[in-house]
Amino acid sequence: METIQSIEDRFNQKFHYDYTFLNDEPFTDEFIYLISTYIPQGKINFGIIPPEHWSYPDHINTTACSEIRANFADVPYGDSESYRHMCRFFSGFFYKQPMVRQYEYYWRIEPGIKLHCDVNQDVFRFMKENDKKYGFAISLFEYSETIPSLWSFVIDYISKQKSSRPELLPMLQNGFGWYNLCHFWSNFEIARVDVFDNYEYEQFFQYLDSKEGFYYERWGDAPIHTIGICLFLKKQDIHWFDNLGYYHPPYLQCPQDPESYINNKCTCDPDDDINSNENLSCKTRLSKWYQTMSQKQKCKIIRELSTIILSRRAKMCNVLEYRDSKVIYRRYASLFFVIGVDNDDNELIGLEVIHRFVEQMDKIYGNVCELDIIFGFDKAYHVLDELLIDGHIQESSKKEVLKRVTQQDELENMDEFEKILA
Ligand SMILES: Nc1nc2c(ncn2[C@@H]2O[C@H](COP(=O)(O)OP(=O)(O)O)[C@@H](O)[C@H]2O)c(=O)[nH]1
Ligand SMILES: [Mg+2]
Repeated sequence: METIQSIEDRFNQKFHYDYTFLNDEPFTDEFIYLISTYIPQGKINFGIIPPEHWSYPDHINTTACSEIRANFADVPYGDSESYRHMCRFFSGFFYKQPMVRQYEYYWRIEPGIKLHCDVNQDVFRFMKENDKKYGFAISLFEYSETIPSLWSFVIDYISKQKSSRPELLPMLQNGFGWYNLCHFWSNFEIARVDVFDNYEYEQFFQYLDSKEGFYYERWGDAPIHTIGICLFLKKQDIHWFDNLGYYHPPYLQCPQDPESYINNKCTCDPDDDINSNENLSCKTRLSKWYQTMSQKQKCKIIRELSTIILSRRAKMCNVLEYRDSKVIYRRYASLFFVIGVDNDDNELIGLEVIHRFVEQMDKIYGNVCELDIIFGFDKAYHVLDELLIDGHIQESSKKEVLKRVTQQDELENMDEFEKILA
């Protein structure tokens, strides 16, 4: 009820969209009555998931499964049977429910979540008008113990396809061509139903389902959705909802930009934002420090500078005094690049360093955007390390830097990819 109230208060009382509740068993009359009184407008659907969408497929040996579950007890939900049915359902069946299929877009809402900010924008209209297909709020790393064999099947699947190599595949790979475990946390999704409800994804799901990892391991729907999206969508189809104040225990995504924080009456603590914790979130902030200082000091500087710089207007000077040094920043579309230098350093060289860095990343990623840096951060660091050493320009030739980074990449990636496909 608290979740429904939060969604209504923060979003839906302005837009009156429908709700669909699905369960593997009938909802009680009391539940239906309460929900109906809490949601004053919009249609409410209550549906039952057919047993074949929430149970073992024929080829699974259920006795073996219960033995296997005992070995997974140390992994979150590792010993749970219903969690496995749930993950398989969200991976391959939610979009087949007639009550879901009747809509073009959906927002997945889970019990226990909360919105800490007003959502004044009609998110579905936003998706449609901007031709976005999949929206996420938080990205995380998966527990590797839950998917030991998944990536080898994905590689196997790709190698059997006639189509060209998926554009977003590198987003999923580490330097060795293996899955980097990064995934969109699928308890939040605002997406088109046909992102999953289509022949290509269905074939992919059927293939994975035949490999039995939903039950003999503990494959989650988050990595399955993420991999599906990276195989079949393009970068511009994906949108990051970064200002909803979305909370699903234990992680929170809280706006860092003071303007949207205040305008949307957020109640979360920006310091608790998951993206500020570089070890957890995939959105590793691209940061390089040339002076020794504690993690706490670094976080403080990043927070202070983000607040100062984001609140500056476009025509203001790109150099400012900060503590006992100077800060130089430059904006490229939605990306800000910021460097700190000593007071007696030349600001113009600072601006030039930023520009060179961006030009080189543009070449490497092809018009660099935020998602490139979030998922392909290793390349960005390679460029930076070629460009600067100990905070000083090491190589001023763009051509040289690009040549070395490309060579390094080719060596790392192609070698390993060929080996896996072989
Ligand atoms: N009907 C039904 N829904 C379930 C069951 N287990 C989990 N869910 C739902 O599946 C979603 C994810 O489960 P949850 O327990 O939140 O997993 P977590 O988010 O990974 O911690 C939530 O919407 C749950 O209500 C189950 O046994 N039956
Ligand atoms: Mg949940």
